Amino acid sequence: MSRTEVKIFEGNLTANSTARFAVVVSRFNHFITERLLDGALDAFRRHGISEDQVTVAWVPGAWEIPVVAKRLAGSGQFTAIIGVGAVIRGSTDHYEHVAGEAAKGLAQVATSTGVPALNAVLATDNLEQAIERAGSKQGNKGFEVACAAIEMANLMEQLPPA
Ligand code: INI
Repeated sequence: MSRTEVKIFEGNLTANSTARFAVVVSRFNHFITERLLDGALDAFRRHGISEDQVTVAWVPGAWEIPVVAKRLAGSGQFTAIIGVGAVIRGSTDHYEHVAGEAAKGLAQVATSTGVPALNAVLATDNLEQAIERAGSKQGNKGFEVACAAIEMANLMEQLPPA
């Protein structure tokens, strides 16, 4: 048996007009998170997704992303959720805790609700690294993760129902 003979599920970057995306974005380090949000919105627009398919919810910090992501995922109104934040080691002594809980929380939202919850929470050692990932040298994490959200929305539609 070869790979070409078996049934394969793979999402593509085509978004159905019924797909709905929510972005939960943290205000903490907003000069970075606004750039990440812009990247995500740019990715949606470039993939033919209209404004009425996208909802944005602001939260105080990355710590608060999972609870809001869970509410939105549980509403049944969204195809995929993205958490956007910036945790910078230089500015906190509980860096690992905040970044780790945001990531774990998003993973838990996804597995408990069945709605993909994607992680665009930067965890960097310093501000420079965050800037690099928010639209400069290393691209834009918001853009990348929004593309992954579109792929996941497409894939989930192909998979057998739960
Ligand atoms: N929140 C962030 O999103 N990024 C950080 O770097 C950060 N720091 O530095 O502490 C941060 N803290 C706030 C946290 O997310 C909560 O909003 C706060 O603890 C209240 O629950």
